[in-house]
Amino acid sequence: MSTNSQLVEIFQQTAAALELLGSNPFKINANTRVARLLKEMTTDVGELVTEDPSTALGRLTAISGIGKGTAERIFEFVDTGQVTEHRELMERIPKGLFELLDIPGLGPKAVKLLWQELEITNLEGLKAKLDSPELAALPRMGAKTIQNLKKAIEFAEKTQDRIPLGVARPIALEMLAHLEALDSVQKVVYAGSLRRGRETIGDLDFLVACGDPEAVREHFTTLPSVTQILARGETKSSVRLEVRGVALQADLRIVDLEAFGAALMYFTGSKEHNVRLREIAIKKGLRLNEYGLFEGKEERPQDRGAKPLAAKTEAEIYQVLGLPLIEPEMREDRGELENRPDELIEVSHIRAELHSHTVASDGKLTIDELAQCAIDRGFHTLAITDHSQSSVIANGLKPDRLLRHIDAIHEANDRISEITLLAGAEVDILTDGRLDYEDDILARLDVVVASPHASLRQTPEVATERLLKAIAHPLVHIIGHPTGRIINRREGLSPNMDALFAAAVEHDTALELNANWHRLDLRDSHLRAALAQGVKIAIDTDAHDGPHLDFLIYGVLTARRAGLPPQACINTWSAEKLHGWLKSKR
Ligand code: DGT
Ligand code: CA
Ligand code: CA
Ligand code: ZN
Repeated sequence: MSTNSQLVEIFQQTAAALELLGSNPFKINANTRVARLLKEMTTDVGELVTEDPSTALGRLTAISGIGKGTAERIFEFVDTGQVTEHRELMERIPKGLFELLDIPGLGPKAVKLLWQELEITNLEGLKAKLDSPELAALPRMGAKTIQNLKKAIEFAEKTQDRIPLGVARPIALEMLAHLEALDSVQKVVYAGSLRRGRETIGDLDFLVACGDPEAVREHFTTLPSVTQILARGETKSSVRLEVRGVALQADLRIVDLEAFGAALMYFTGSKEHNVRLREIAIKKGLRLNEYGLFEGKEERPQDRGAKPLAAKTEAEIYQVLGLPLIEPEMREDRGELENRPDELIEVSHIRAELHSHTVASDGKLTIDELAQCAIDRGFHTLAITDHSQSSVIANGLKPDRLLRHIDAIHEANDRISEITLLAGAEVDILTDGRLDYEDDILARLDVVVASPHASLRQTPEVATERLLKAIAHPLVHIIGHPTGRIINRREGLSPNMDALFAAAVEHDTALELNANWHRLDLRDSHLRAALAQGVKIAIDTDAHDGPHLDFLIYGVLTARRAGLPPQACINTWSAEKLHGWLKSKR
């Protein structure tokens, strides 16, 4: 684990512990904010400290969001491997309380009460008391709350991880199609983290405007995949679903067509973005909520029938707030109100696939079949990049097989006129940063994607050296999935990203955003930092089969979260410009 991720855990636990101990909210928030900041940071604070300990405190506090107290705690951690304040707090709190905090619907206030009143200190303890009169006697613990708690525990035990974007989105699209088919439905969309394109999704949030709410509720709560109805209220229904072995929750809210934009904005979030918008509204003497943007300071102006200044569309609400429309993917309170690109990348901008596999290594399609898939997408260029010799499980190509493969790709290119086929390879970056083919072989390839596949538990220092070497190699065009992480399964390398970005600019090497939803690597926060330094970005699907080209949407959503304008992505370039750049490295 990198220093940053260890510190994220420490600051998060500190915040939770302080909350359980009833500490002041300001202090709790400060810890949450630092955790969030460290999560997004691309500089390794461990390296920053060890580089020159005598000036480390000054350089840490120079980072916006890190105060003196935080800097001292980071310093202490790098120096001693622990933070005293955190250790002392952890000694006062039973570890099991943290698993209780992970149960949806169980906040710190409730956990504190369970702990202090009933001496419940872990999940087992809570389960044992679920039917006890003492539990029911606690404040705000009605029969319904306890019922919900039981369901939440059952569910939490079944689903530990957040659901990957690439699993959640197809399920949501199927549900949308079901709901759209209803006669009385005027408009139905998904909101929440899915609309923001986050890499993982907690639950699905649907909004619907319709003429017959009862019919929609009935339909939603009896979809074939529904395993449990959690709520079936006037405005909100909630269900648990099981689709192709995946258990997830979905909420449906019935909203007024006239206020659809306001509801969509509210339930798209993020919560942090919404808070910023409400602050802006208040400064203008307005009130923003899920029913609209209203004049005045009153809490719920809609209750006395006030007419909103704007409510029907998101665009008009942003407009009345004096803001440009912020794309959903950017609504994370990461400076999007001050700083946004003129244009964000879209799937339709992508004209080339530069990382793909055929039957020559571990892909499913032949050169010709894959070419046809790329032609069907309207691409002008497809690079075939099968695995190199060290990737034995992936049937990587030895030099003699690679040379024959290059000829076969060039032959197909001469035969097929609708697209340019480039002969490439996905070359392993070996443990020490050397590449898996000799330079004379690499020089014969039109495109070299160099990727780390093995030894993904290296220290940040070794990983940085390894990747820097590949970036600096004059025959390398693109670094594929630079960290090697697999979402929910493997953290991957934690190199010094800023050092990689600087080198990528210096050597004119592109970094990949691998669009496969298991990877999404570079991730959104990395990409944002890379963009700020002017790194060229490649968005590739790493297709091993025809339908994999559809992964592009996940890469593009992730790129939009980072504010990627189309021209920063080499896959959007014209054939002439792209081929020219590729040749500049030959
Ligand atoms: P998830 O489901 O964990 O992946 O993340 P979201 O963002 O989809 O969160 P969710 O499902 O809890 O709520 C959907 C959106 O509704 C959220 O992004 C913002 C809005 N929302 C929900 N609760 C609150 C709240 O208490 N305050 C504010 N301002 N917005 C909220
Ligand atoms: Ca959600
Ligand atoms: Ca939700
Ligand atoms: Zn690949």
